[in-house]
Amino acid sequence: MKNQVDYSLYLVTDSTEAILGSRDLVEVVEKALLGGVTVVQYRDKTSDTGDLIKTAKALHERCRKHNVPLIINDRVDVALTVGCEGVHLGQDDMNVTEARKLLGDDKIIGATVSSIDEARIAVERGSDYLGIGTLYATSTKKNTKDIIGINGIRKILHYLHSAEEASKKIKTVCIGGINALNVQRVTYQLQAPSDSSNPKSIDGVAVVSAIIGAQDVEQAAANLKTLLSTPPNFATSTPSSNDDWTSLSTLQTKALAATKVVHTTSPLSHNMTNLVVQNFAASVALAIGASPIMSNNGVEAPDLAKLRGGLVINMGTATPDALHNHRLAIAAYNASGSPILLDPVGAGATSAREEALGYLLASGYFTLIKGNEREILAVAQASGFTVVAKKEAGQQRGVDSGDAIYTLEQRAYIVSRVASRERNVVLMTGATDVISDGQRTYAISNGHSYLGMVTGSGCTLGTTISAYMSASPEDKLMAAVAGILHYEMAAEAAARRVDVQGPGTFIPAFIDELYRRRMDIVEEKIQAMDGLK
Ligand code: 3NM
Ligand code: MG
Repeated sequence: MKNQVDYSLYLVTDSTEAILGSRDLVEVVEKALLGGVTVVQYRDKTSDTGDLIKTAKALHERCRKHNVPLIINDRVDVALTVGCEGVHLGQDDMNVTEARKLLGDDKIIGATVSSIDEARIAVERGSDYLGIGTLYATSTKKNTKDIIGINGIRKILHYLHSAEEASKKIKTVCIGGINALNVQRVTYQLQAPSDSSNPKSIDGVAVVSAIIGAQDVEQAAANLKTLLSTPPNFATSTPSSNDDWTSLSTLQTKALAATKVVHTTSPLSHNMTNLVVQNFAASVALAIGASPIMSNNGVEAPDLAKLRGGLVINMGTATPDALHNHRLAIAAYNASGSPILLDPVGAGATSAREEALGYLLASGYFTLIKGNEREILAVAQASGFTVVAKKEAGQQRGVDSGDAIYTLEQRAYIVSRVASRERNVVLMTGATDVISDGQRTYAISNGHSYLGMVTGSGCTLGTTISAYMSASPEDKLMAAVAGILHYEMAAEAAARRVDVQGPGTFIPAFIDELYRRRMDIVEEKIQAMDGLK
């Protein structure tokens, strides 16, 4: 029986005034059961033992009717008295080995863990599942030890997969700050990557306030249940199996079609970027047929996110104020499903930027992450992926592109692994750009060296890609590739012009050539990188 438990929507109760209010806990839990919660943990840190037992018995009766296991937080004695299905033990509670002796093999024992060490010990002691947290800061539990974010949870899942058999099999739920706005993203990001290098996915989410604190408890539970079983609308699509992504003529046809969709639909290109590039980015957006808005105010993002368009977040000015606005915008675009492109400018250059990157990656899902080699390495590190093909990347000096250190194959490997891990599209720019969604990887050698001498050319490539992804959201990788080709072939065309003498005269010519969208004279310097990973 205990091996068949469905951990997908795990309710933890709370009897405090702030969350339960004056309502009756048993009635509230009954509504949550009707809404579809799959496990109930009775967590009550203050009531007297007699009251705990009385409430636990009433809860057990309701849970049994719905065939849902009841778990008691901390109190092995209460679980034994009531005869319910198990206990959940925090790090300061009775240890799992001792609880197992008292409860026997048939009862469920769960443990709270927030590190690999704690996870290892909990498995060794015979836990049936792990509650991994704290995912996000929450006012429900103020004395949480560590906020570990998505990447902290990923690291623990990764460890569990790599360790012995019992670890591979143990069930996991994450906890802390999960609600209807973030549940799809959280579970999407904690699903195993498609290449199965880490096939351990989270088994469920544990929530307190999102259900117990809701006005309509049944509806809140039912809504979470629906969200859990629906892929998020921002999910990166994968190609249908009969789609030959390596065919360059198919690619060219699709790229041309995507170019047309941009200027016929004029998607909004919402840029949160620094002052230096705002003007240029807006001109580029207009030239390709998109509709630019340069707004760094996160408060207006919810309105903008409802329009057909995409968001570009440029980490150029990683001040606390900018990060706060970014977080608001990320939440809005994730909620609407419109694409977000992250440009982690200078990631790896200073510890402040490293922190900013961690903060942004924890704030939401990015459809595409674009950066030069060192920036993408910083992203790889932040997402808990140790780069196998090690070479000392060193500290990044400026925010300019810098020379490549890795071979093309190594770059392709890193990019496809990060994309597979983040379940998104990753673009590593350079003389040859490498882009991947974890399954399909392309190397693109179009472009011109003048681009490297123009301020903001990297950022405006981001603007272009974002417009393409929002215009053709059904295949974001293909849309991004089309955007890159448009941008870089326009640069080539501009540099060829007789009136262009250098980077200064290049800029207006480049805007002209973007406008002329010379996709019909494709010089294929793109190569499909089959058989990577
Ligand atoms: N345990 P909410 S966080 C009970 O990190 C609990 O171990 C946590 O509440 C841990 O869903 C938490 O309202 C409270 O954010 C989670
Ligand atoms: Mg405890």
